[in-house]
Amino acid sequence: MAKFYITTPIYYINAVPHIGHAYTTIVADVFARWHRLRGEDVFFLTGLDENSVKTVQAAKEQGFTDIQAYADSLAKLWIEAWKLLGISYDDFVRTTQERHRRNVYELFKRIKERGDIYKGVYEGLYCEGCEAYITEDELVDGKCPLHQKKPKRVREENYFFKLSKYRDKILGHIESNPGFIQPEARRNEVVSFIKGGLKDVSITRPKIEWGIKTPDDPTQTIWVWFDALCNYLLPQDYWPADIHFIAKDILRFHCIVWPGMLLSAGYELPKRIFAHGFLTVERKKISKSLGNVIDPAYLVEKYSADVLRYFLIREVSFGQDGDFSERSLRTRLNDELADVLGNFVHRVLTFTRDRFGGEVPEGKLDKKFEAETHERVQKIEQLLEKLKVSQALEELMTIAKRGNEYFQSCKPWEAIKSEPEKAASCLLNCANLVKVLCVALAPFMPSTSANLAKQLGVKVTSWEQARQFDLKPGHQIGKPSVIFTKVEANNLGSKVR
Ligand code: ME8
Repeated sequence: MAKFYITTPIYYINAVPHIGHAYTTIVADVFARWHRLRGEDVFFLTGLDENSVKTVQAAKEQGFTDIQAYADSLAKLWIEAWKLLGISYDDFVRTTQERHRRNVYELFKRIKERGDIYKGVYEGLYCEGCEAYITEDELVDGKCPLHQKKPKRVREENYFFKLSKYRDKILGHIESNPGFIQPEARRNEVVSFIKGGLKDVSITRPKIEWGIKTPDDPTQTIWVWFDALCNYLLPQDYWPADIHFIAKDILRFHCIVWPGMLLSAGYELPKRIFAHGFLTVERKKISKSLGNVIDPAYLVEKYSADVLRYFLIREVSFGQDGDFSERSLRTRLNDELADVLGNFVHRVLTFTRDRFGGEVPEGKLDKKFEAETHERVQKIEQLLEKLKVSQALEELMTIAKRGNEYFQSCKPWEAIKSEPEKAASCLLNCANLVKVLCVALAPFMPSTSANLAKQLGVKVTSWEQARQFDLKPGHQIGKPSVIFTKVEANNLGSKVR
């Protein structure tokens, strides 16, 4: 059985997730579900990066003296959020777990045995927001442009990793594997960074209490990025990862430091790294100080997880930056989900119930319509193969749109009186289209797909089912009910925390 190993970043726990974290995790979930539906042996890993100074700062701010107790309370909230969003991860790693520490030690040991770790002095700037060393020329107005914070000036005696030794190998790998880093703009960014010169990196820090101590030298703590990246090796049997999903903010760690560590330790490199863009809220950077950090739980409660999943995937062209606004979410819910998808499905199911006693009628399959649908499903597959997830969802919606047109042009409510066979055939074909939609929706909107499956009286077990019009006359459907309810403009609110 083909294996498919997919990851998200492991997130910092200085706060609960916001829609940016939800976005990466939802996209990864869509792919995990799609590959499972295709019968592959999928492993989907997500988790939390807990050994950061940010954890300690947040714990203190919230009055915790026991940092681990703070981490446990936050982990509970992240796990709850992913449950609400329907995230089907196979394992959830927390870097304070013992299994993770062992994993980090193993990698450290291998790299050390290679002769790639040495002691040196780091003198310069450290941004606690990035959890990374930063150079003078990266600063804007004396601050880290990403975190708007002044970095700390440090002089530390640390252990260094000989990253520069792997410069040519990393560059060679990127150049001979065009799909390794995606999208292309990110790949070019990494290439030019490497060409600009690659320095060794410090991989331990002194005087840091919270974190994993360095093997054989407890005065040093392992740098949180070295520590965090090791998480991906946890399901050893699944390595190399088929895709690491990240955003552009952590590109260099994943595309340069991580490959360097793996090459040194003698592991294969991940197959693909996809760095998507950044989400803003109402065109503003998501930030606590701006007060626009939207809790996904609020949106789930108000609109449902599937509506949020649909919106984020459909709205943001995967790879580009995108914007979140509740107004646009409502427009997509009303105009696309309710008016197009929900309307089509409901018309077909209620007509079947009211005019055919809930049985898919006897009729003629429309081969042209079936072939055209099949082509669209194939297009969705091709787009998903290329990680073009927003276009895939767009294509899926054209199937529903086409369904509405088909129903409208057959006019079964008129035909039923004068040409009952025509009405019956229309419904046979439309019921099959609803089934195709139900299957194709499963990776994107799992609850909606399950709801539709129940209404249709089918079980979704394989993606193959999206390729066939195999719903037979006489098939008994379940009880139809509305799948999407419109939300009116005056019901707009914006709960933020
Ligand atoms: O960087 N738009 O954790 P992190 C889109 N612990 N995606 C966003 C986003 C936004 N506005 N904000 C965050 C770390 N993300 C490290 C990772 S991995 C070995 C260690 C998402 O909590 C996006 O996936 O800062 C981004 O790369 C990630 O959260 C950063 O999460």
